Amino acid sequence: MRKLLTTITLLTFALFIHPIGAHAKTIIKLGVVTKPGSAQNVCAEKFKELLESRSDKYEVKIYHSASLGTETEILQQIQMNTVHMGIITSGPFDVFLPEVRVIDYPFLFANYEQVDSVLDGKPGQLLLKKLEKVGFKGLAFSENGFRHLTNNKRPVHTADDVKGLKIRVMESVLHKELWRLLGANPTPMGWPIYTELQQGTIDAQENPLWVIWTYKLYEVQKYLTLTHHVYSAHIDIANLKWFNSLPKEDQQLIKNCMLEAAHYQRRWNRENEANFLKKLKEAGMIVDEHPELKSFREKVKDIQKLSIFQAKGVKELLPIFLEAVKQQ
Ligand code: EAX
Repeated sequence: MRKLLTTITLLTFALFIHPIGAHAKTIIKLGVVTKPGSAQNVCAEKFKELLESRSDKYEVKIYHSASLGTETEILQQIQMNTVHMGIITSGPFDVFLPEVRVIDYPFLFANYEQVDSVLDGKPGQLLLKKLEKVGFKGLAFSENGFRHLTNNKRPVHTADDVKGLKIRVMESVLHKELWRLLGANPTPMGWPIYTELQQGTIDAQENPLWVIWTYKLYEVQKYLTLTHHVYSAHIDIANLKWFNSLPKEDQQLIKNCMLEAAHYQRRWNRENEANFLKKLKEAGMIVDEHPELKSFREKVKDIQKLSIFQAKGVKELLPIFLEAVKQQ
């Protein structure tokens, strides 16, 4: 009897309280490796806000703070469609699609104007399209920012000072080769890495200023060198099959919301950069703002000749990017 009553109550609820026609929202699982306040999260939260305010069909659930594992692991989950979308640093993509390493090519971009015109222009769109080969729908580029070196051993002014530093690099083929050429001893690891720095398993790491601040790396790294060696993008993606299964107008809406979120987030990053640097100095980091970049460029000048740039797709795409930057 009790059971029957419960059933009746539930049915009543379903029929009368829950308005007919208002179906449950489709949940979009979106993964970022970083914690709230981070560049990836700023983009993710903006995307959620925009999409949910423009459509009542979707609810975006943001999985953050490494709850889905490293960026490499999130990418695998997006490929398997157990996660639908992600805002992921370009670095680890090159294990999935070697062509992506052209974005992270050392000293490619000199400033944000070049970044915007190349990534929002034809070369960037070409790259987003190529992601379909490995099951990703490339929607937009937000950004991690220009990467800088920190370490706990010594001030680094020239590339020679890098020699022998045990440096954590992203799980990226390019980044490992890059730091090997610079004379360091690179170990690829997923994010985060505070404990490894604290315990001294590694001496050094490289990341944009917001990361060094937000993850309190100044507590465990004494020296900061503004190397700008790589511009690190985020690629904002969805599982290709899942995305294509949505109604056309929803695909367009999701794409527009992500593009808008990405542009908002790039502004956020750029507007806050000077402030992050100021805070890092106040926190006691010893900063070399004008390292001898010539010596760094010299060591990596032949990186194009490495086998990692010989794959057909990479070989075709790199000149397009190099040329586009020159024209800016
Ligand atoms: O944003 O792993 C890294 O170094 C990345 O920059 C990470 O996403 C932090």
